[in-house]
Amino acid sequence: MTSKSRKNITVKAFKARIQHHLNFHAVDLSHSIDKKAILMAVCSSVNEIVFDKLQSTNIRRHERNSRSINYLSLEYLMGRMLSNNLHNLQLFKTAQAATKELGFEIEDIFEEGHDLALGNGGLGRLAACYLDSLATLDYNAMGYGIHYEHGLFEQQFYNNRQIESPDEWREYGNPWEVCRPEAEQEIPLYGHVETVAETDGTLRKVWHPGQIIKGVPWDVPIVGYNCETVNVLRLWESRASSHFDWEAFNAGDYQDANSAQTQAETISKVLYPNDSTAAGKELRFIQQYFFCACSIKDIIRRYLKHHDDWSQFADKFVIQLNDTHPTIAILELMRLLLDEYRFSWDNAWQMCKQVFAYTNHTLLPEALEKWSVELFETILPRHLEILYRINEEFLNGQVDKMWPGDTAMRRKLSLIEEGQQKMVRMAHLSVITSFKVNGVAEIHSELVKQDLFPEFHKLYPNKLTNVTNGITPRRWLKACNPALSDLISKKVKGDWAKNLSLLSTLTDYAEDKKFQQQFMQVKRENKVKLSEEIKKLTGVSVNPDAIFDVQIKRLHEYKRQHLNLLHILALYRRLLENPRLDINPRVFIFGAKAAPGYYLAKEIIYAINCVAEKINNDARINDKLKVVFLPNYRVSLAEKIIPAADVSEQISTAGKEASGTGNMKLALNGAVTIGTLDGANIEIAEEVGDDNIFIFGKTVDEIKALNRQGYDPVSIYNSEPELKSIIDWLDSDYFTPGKFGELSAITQSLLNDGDHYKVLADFVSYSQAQEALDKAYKDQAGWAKMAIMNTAMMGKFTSDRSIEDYANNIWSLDKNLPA
Ligand code: DL6
Repeated sequence: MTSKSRKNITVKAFKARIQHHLNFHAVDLSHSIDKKAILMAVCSSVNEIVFDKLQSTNIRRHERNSRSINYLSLEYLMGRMLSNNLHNLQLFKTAQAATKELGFEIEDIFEEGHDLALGNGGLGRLAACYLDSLATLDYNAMGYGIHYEHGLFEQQFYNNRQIESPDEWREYGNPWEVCRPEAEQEIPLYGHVETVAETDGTLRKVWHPGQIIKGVPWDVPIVGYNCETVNVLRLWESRASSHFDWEAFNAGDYQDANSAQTQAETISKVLYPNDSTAAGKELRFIQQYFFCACSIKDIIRRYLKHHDDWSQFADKFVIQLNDTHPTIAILELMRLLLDEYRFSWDNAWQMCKQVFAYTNHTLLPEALEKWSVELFETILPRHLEILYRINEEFLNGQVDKMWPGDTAMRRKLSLIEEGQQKMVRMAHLSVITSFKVNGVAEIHSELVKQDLFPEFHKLYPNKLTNVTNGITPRRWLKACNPALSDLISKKVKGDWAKNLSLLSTLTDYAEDKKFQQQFMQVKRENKVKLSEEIKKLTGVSVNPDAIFDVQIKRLHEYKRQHLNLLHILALYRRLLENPRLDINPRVFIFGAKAAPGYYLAKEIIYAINCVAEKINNDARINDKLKVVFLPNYRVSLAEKIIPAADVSEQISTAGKEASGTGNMKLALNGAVTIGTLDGANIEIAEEVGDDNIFIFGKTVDEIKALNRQGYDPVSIYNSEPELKSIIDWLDSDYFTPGKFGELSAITQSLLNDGDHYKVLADFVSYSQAQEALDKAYKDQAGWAKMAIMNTAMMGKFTSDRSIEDYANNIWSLDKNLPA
């Protein structure tokens, strides 16, 4: 079925399809239909079209034999799929009308869907945006990841504290996936390596594994927008190999048989198992190897299905490593080429150097992975041997050539970190193997060259590069903000969701009074909707005419939610001192999950909730301030918050946020950024212009200078009376009556532990920028202009542009246009 005939699917025909599927999904059609049943019936109706298109995409791909990009990522934060798929198939209005005739509002049906939360934050959501763009641009692409039984935990607040419970996204099945047993894989683990002499005298390594795990693939179709393409995200589920169970069972070892099964299934059980224990570390290491090994074997299977020799492998496949998590894929490809396909060392290494590319997403040392040599020895003994040889050749070759006899340099660049416990540096392996390494925003990529990998940059001057992140405008404007999308479509000619630069037409209307009014009217309607959601989720009533000030992102000290908190406290204090203070009413909206083992992040959530409780119930400040922390922040909640935001808080310590992508989503929906010169904020400022953004705080160089001079937060505390009184206030029992010092973990980190993220250094500048913002909001026409300029100038940040950058500058992909 072509897109033309699909657009011609009438409401009547679509309704008939839904009714047909209801026969399977509803228990009793003579009674009122359950919303879950209608959701499943609509999904099945959509899938009829999706899987048709998947088949024709595959046929086309096979005929064209184009290069394929294989995206390896431990995380995919897909969110809900139905609304996005309907929009991408141009079927939204048809489905809306059809379900209405059946007595349902389509939005209510969407609410029944569960988020696919197989990720943690920006990195996983970026992967999801990239899959959308790869399909939309008709690139031959495959995503690989893990089919976690439990995705990112569900968050609730109890007594203002975060409580985690397991995510049950697949409890009643997931309509958007299909099992592909024909592509199942067997993955070896543990055991030992034997050196075997061949008849010709050469020595060969044979790995005798101690355990075999089965990898079962689940395919999630990825629907391109307004095109014929459907790609696949293949997620691996771990199961016990039946062969192994059978042996144990027959030997009468029933318990072992069961425990082997449980152990095997544990691998894909949860996203981010707590790795503070040795067992947790081992599990996460095995997770990484499991999904990489399944994916590499699958890539080889796909290649050998159509080729008799290896001569075209590097032409036909490129493998992108999303962060260091899939680095072990390099060693697995080496192992298979050497041991199974009998490549020479040089040929195998040459092949690996041609197919892998690596994206770095962080400069934070704690996020750059290292695994103990001991773990390798136990779980992947053959891979360790290969790693040692790569290291030896690297140190004796390239390093010795560039820095002859420099043992300190050898130690610094080695794949093995010496110390009490020897560790394998996964980032080093990624860099030396990959043909390209990219950062995710201009400043970040520069810092990767200058600070993170300066020696590698010297060794490989053309390897390190930049691809600024992007977001899909299909989900992050068209689907999540229909009212603004309709307004834009009245002014912008052409399919702006496919060519986001077209939005620049809106600059012509930025000062047009009527358009300003319409734009702000849409914003207000979105704020009314969000106010209802806030009431539902927190019980707090907020005023839709207040400024909606939003900070939504993972909870981390470098993202500085606590800087926002200090400013809220400053406003509260000023209002208590002068209840008639002339400021715009403001609602501060937070959304964030803290990693379960991250103590201070959880304390920051607790503090914000305690302060919110106090402020929201304080009649003295006349509702001028409200603070809400929305529980269980996730993609589908972001889709509700973002269209209603006036202000976007992007306040990380300069140099710490690699890029950020929430900053792009919020600006696209007409929120004005208050932010530091960090990550993609810098490029956003370049696009929207200095008049349409509030920049504050120390620059990367100033932060570096502070560190050199010796940063002293206590002297700032002592010299800034307002700041001092706020910090003392937090330390009192004002927000936690009767419990002194209950919030002092934060003040402790700021004053006694060195304020690592320079919160105090940036406080005054932040507070001044907030005052300027408040003043700017009073000029409603001026504010509307700023908001429109933000939407208009976001063309650069479409993930389609990022993917074209990757395709042209890294992957060398040929376009695979439909026949
Ligand atoms: O590149 C996607 C995303 C960036 O936008 C964020 O700035 C960055 O923090 C995030 N990085 C990670 C890596 N791990 N850590 N930390 O999630 O990547």
